[in-house]
Amino acid sequence: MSGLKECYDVVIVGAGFAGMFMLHRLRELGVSARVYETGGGVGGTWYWNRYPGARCDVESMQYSFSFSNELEQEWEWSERYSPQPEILEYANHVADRFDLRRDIQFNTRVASLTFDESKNLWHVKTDRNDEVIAQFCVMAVGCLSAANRPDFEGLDDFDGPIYHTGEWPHDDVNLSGLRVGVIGTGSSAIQAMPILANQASSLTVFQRTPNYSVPAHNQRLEPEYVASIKREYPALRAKARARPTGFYFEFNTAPALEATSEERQRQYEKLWARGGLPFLGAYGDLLFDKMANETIADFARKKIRDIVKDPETADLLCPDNVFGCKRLCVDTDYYAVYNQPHVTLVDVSQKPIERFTRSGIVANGIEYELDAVVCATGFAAMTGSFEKIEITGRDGLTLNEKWRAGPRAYLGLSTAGFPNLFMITGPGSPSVLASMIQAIEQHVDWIADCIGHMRNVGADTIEPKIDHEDDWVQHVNDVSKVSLRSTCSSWYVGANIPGRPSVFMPYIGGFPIYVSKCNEVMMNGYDSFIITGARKPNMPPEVHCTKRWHVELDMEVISPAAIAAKRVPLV
Ligand code: NA7
Repeated sequence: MSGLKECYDVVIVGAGFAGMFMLHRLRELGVSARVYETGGGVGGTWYWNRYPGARCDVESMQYSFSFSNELEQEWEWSERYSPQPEILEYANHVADRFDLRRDIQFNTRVASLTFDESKNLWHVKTDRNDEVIAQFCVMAVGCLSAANRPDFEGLDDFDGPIYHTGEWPHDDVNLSGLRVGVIGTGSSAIQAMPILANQASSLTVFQRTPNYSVPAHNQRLEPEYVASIKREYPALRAKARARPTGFYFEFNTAPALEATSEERQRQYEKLWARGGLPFLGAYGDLLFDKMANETIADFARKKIRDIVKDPETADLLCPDNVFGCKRLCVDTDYYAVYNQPHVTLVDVSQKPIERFTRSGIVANGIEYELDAVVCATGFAAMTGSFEKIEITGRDGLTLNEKWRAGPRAYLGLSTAGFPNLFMITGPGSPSVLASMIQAIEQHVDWIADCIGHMRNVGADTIEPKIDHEDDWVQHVNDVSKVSLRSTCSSWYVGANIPGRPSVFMPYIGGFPIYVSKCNEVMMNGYDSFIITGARKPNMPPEVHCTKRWHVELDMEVISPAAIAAKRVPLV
C-alpha cells in the first residue's frame, strides 16, 4: 500500500465507556488517537442492549465515572437502577461534555490489526476500507458484546421476526397481541419478560437452565439521598475501591454455618427485602462452602415456590446448582410472570430445542406456534469481540490461534507476542466480577500512564514477558478454584457456548488485590514487561492517572489470608 496512510499514536477499538475514557485520557497526554466504533453512537453495551426492561444491576449512584468531580456532581440519575435509555443518555452526555465525537468514526468495524515487526507499528483495516497506522492499539471492545446466536435448525424457515436482546432494533418493536417465544432465562430474559408478557397475547419461554434472581426493589431516587451521596462521593468511591467487587455495599464476613437457622432466616429476609446483588453479601462463606451455599439456595428456592402458584412450573424454575455460581440476576416481578395464564414455561434442559419451523419452534416433540421469537441467548463472553477481529502479532501469530485453548493475557491488560496492544477489562482481570466502570477507569489510567512512560523513555514496544504471563494465567486459574463460582457451566467459563474451552476468564481474587498488583508492576518499572528501543531505559515511571488508584487494603476482608480462609464475599 502507499506510504500515505493516516498515522495515529493510538487506535482505540470501541466507543463504549472504555473507549470514550481512553480517548479522553490520551488527549490529556497530548497523544493523537482515533476511535472506531461499529455502532452508530457511543455507549457500547448500552447502545446495543435496547430490549424492553434493560437496566443496570449495579446501583446508579455507583455505576458512573469517578474521574471528573464536575461530571459526578452535575449528572442526575432518576432511579435506583438506571434504565438503559438513561445510561445511554449519560454516555452521550459524557461524549458531548468532553467533546469526544470528533475523534470517533462511527458505523465502522475494525476488521484486522496486523503488527509490522520491521517498523513496530500496527496496520489497522476497517470494513469501510480505512487503512491507518498506529503505534498502539487499545481494545475497548467490551466483555459482553458479541451476541450468541445459536444456529438452530430451520432458522431461515421461520416466517416471523427473530430478535436478539443484545442486538435489539433501534426502531420500535411492536409485539402487541403477538404470540412471542423467548429462548433463554438469563438476566436479559428475566428483565424483558415482565414487559413482554404485558404486550404479547402469549409468551412461551424455552428454558435450558433456571437462574436465581433477587428482587431489585427499584425505586425513584429521593433528592436528599442523591445529595447525601454527592456530598460524600470521594469517600464512597474510595470505600468501593477497597471492596472485592469495586462497588460499595455493607457485607457480612461471618460464616453462614456459624449462625443458627433462625438467624440465617432473619438475615436472608432482611437482605431480600433490601434487594439486588448485595444479597450475596449475607455471609462470608457463601461462595466458598457448599453447605453454606445450600442455606441461601434453599431460601431462594422457597421464595420462588412462594411466588409461583403452579408447583410444576415452580419446580422447573428452581435451580439446583450453587447460588450465585452463574451471575445472579436482579429482577422486577420476574417469577410472578409465570402466574399469568398466557405464559408457558417449556423445559429444554433434557432435550435441546429441535428446530424452527415456518410457524414456530419444535421442542420435546411439540410444535409451539409463534409470531415472533426473542433470543435472550447471551454472549460469547470476554473473548467474543476479539475473535471477530483478525489480530496478527509477531511471527504471523493470530490472537485466535494463541487463545485457542482459552485466553492468555497478563493482568488482562496485554498478551505476549502482541506488542503495544492493550486490552481494557480483558480476560484475567476482575472486569465482570467488579463494577465495570470502576474496572474500566483503573485500566484506562494504567494504560495511559504506561503509554506516557513509553513516550518519556522514547521506547518502541512493550509486551509482557511470557513467564510472567504464564504465572498470571496460572494464578487466575488457581484463585478461581477457591470459589464455588468455578463449579458450574456459566459464561464465566465459556460453557454457555458449545465447543468453547472451559477456562474461568475473569480474575476472582478481588479488585483491590488486583489493583495493588498493577500498581506494583508499574512502580517496579514494568519489569515484567519487555520494553524495546528505550533511549532513557532507567527513567522511573511517572504516576499521573494511576495515582488515584492507590488502595488501602482492608486486610481483614481482602487479604490473601482472608481469601484462603474463604471469608471474602466476592459477589
Ligand atoms: P446469559 O446470562 O448468558 O443468558 C442466556 C440464556 O440463554 C441462558 O438461560 C442460556 O441457558 C440460554 N441459552 C443459550 N443458548 C441456548 C440454546 N441453544 N438453547 C436454549 N437456551 C439457550 O445472557 P444474558 O444476556 O441474559 O445476560 C448476560 C449478562 O448481561 C448478565 O449476566 C448480566 O451481567 C448482564 P444456559 O444457562 O446457558 O443453559
